[in-house]
Amino acid sequence: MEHSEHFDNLKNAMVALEKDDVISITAEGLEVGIEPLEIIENGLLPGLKTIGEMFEDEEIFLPELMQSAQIFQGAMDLLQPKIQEMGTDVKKKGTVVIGTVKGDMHYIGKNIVKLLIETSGFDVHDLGVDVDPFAFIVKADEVNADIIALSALLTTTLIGQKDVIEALEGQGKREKFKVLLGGGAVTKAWADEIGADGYAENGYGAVKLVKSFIA
Ligand code: B12
Repeated sequence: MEHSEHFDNLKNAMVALEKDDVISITAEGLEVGIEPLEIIENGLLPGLKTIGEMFEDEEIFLPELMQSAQIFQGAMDLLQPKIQEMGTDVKKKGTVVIGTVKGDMHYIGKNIVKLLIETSGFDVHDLGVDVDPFAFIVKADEVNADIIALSALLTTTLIGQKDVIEALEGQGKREKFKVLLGGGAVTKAWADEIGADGYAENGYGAVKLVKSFIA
């Protein structure tokens, strides 16, 4: 089977919310030697994107949206160990505190970014979802972090990123940490407006930026 056909099948199975098919096609992809990150980028994520559009158009509703996230996670359970095996850097390059901001429960993208930063040789402390702005700072101080990475998927929770930057400023710690933003609702313009140090559209961009911050 051509790789493109494999990706199409995976995307279609994701959109149809066929969990067993998503898992078996993902496993087949690994068996025939497709890179795990390619499976994510070219099969699973396009599927989720379509699901998001269907939700917006009211073709599907919240239960289906929740189901899509569970199915995605099932595929990630197969892919994650393979991605971790690829991480060859043993010397720690720096420390990152990551989380999804207050009021926001989306974690799929944040987890991908975490995985990629980790496998690039960084220590990553994940605070999970719905994280209070001050909790980011407390953790960053505790682990002597270099970078605070903030994910936001909803236009209504973007403000949580600004809250972290303002809290840092309020405590006189803005210069102590680089602040990196990402997530579906974030734009470069927003990152510039609130004075973040960087914005990345995807996991690869995130890795590039954290490396540049440390260099
Ligand atoms: C799955 C999903 C859910 C799941 C989340 C499961 C989970 N635990 O994560 C559930 C069902 C819980 C959910 C709930 C809701 N959702 Co929702 N969801 C989605 C969906 C379909 C996929 C999100 C996703 O995981 N994408 C895949 C990942 C890999 O992409 P990503 O998160 O953008 O991450 C990438 C980049 O952004 C970047 N990145 C991400 N984080 C970071 C961080 C840093 C530091 C960096 C550098 C980069 C970075 O790298 C990642 C890899 O490339 C999207 C649609 C979409 N296509 O995005 C809607 C979507 C985000 N949801 C939406 C909505 C409206 C909701 C609800 C309000 C629905 C409701 N009525 O209740 C609730 C809100 C709950 C809450 N308080 O958070 C809207 C948001 C609209 C908006 N702009 O505000 C979307 C866009 C759907 C839509 N088109 O209407 N959702």
